[in-house]
Amino acid sequence: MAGPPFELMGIVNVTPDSFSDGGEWFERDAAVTHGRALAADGASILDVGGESTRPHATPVAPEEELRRTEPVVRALAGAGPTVSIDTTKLVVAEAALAAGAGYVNDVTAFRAEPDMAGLVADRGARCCLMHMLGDPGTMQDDPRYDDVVDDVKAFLLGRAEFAVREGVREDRIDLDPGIGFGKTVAHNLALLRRTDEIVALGFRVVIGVSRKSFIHRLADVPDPHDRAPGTIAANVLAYERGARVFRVHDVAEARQALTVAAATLRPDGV
Ligand code: HH2
Repeated sequence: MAGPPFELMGIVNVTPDSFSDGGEWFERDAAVTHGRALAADGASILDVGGESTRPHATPVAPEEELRRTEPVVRALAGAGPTVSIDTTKLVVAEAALAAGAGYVNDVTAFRAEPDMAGLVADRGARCCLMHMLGDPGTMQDDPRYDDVVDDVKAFLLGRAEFAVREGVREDRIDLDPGIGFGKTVAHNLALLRRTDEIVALGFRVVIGVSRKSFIHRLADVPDPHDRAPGTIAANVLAYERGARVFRVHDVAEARQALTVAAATLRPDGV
């Protein structure tokens, strides 16, 4: 039987300060155990990160980020899911790829370290290029766009063209509108409502809504752990509009919801 028509990217935050699960998987063994559990739940990509990107997060030195992520990547690699490294730093990505990662998730879309593109090309890795307005220190300070969807599309296309010029194969590039990265609730909703326009750029689209604060703003859910229902609603609608990769904390719940959504949308059901 063919695999599911979507991919789940399970989040493994090896950080003390991530917005929803900071500290929960900061111990190396806990992170590895968590990654394996997400794989058992249906994740085909495990996204290992050692630096929080939440607004005003404290920057992490490269050596410390490397120390947090490299052993976790090494322990999770080769067990089935593709291991992704969620980093903006070349040295961290280099070490992760050497330790068995096959995917680089760079929230700056290779702007922080343009040599990241050549590295990804050279290693034949897959990558995610995400839109962010400014940087985590300033991104939520009154973000403005002419038309958020048009602006994000133009940015993502430009970054994909840069990656291709640097030698990355088109089918190795995923694009992500960067929900919550320099966006108001209205901006996030416009990007979700018009995900089909981003899909029309011709690349796989990644959506990262998991537990994010726009769900709280809309539905009054102060504890991020309680935001799985809102996460699922946004992911299912983005799936219907053509997104195919979902970056989530709660993999089992997302798998169930998207499996039912995908079957419902097929003309012949199951
Ligand atoms: N969101 C976060 C981090 N990395 N990468 C992509 N491609 N898309 C996203 O939407 C995205 C991302 C933020 O979520 P999280 O990792 O849970 O929190 P933190 O950055 O605080 O560690």
